Amino acid sequence: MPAVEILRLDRLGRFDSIIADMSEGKNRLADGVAEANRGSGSSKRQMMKALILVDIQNDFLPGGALAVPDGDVIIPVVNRLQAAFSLVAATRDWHPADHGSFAANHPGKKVFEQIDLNGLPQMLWPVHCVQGTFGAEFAPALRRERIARIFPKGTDAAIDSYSGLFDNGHRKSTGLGEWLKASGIQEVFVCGLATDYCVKFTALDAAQLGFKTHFVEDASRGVNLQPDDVEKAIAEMNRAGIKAVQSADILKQQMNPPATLHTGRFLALIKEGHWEYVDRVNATGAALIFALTAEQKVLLVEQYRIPVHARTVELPAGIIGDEPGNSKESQAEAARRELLEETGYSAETMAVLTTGPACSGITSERVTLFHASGLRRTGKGGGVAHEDITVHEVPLAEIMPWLEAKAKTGVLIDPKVYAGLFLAAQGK
Ligand code: VGL
Ligand code: ZN
Repeated sequence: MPAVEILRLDRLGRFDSIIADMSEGKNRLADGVAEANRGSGSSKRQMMKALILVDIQNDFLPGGALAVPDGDVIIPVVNRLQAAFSLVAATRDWHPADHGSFAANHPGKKVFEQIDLNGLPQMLWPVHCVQGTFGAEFAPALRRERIARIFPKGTDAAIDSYSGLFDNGHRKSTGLGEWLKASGIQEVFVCGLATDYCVKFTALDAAQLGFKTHFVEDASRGVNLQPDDVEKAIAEMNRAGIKAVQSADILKQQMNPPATLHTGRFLALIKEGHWEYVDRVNATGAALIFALTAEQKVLLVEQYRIPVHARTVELPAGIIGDEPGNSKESQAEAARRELLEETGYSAETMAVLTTGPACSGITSERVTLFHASGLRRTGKGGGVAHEDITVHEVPLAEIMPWLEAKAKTGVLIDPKVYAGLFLAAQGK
């Protein structure tokens, strides 16, 4: 990206070490949570609990390649449940296309047939959760902002991995067990899809590693290839000391249950402990787009913003999953749609630059900042119906003086504009 090079001024160069520190900080997250856990436990002396969400992915939902009956019913339950835990982890079935558990990779074999796969018994499945496909993505309605870490599993074509902790031969750890221990966790609650496979094996491994383990029944569903498979799975977990619990019982014991002070059409005001903040209703997040045209112009939008009673210059942006019928779209698709609506440009590539809180003291909203390139003007832009949006195409080389001049006229500049410029200049 030659033009972004212009931004690689010496001044920006010095930020390299800051960026390096920032990525190191990510590794310190678990320690931070452990620290926080110790803090909150001091008054009540309770065990530190984590929630493990197993494989809540499109292919396991109705309509997916390996659909679990009523798999989607667990999503609102899981979303509510997450608030009761200081640590939430998610596993993700994440197969290469040539995975040995797919019947399609064994000519002459059928789905749900049992074979020997490199010395281990293997049930053959339909092709599912192939890395990078829609089927492997988390369910769009699953709230993700509390998920501290995602553990992929089944990534080795030669061996399957039902458990989120180890492969089926117990040869390799996914790192989840070690991470939970490093985070100060002693007790885990396992839920998700599917009860009779990945949930069961995850729970059994957790118990074996010494975690006090529970199975959250109403936050899980099973495949039931045989009608009593779920029942048998629960019995097997019971024999390993794992008890079935209901989400309502967990939520009842929550120490600081969030209270909804008001729910409007778009926002809800929540009070949690002494803290008040805003949740979006019917949205899963927001997309921000740093878009650079072939002529090396940055697309910025200017509009009057009611809360600040001023015109503002911002990156093109939009809420993800806010329109009826759009709740299933992926973040990148949402970013593409918003860019086209607001600016009239369609983007060839939409790459993630970073993701983080929009304004962490005020709202739970998280934003994903995209870098759009390969832009082609295909529409007129200007937003939908009532939105009065002016699109500016600002030459990259002149952007700082342009923003300064704008600010002098009383227009407010969103600081995230600078974040977009900075990150795009890092060329990452
Ligand atoms: C699963 C079968 C194959 C599961 C994953 O998540 O339960 N089941 N791969
Ligand atoms: Zn699988």
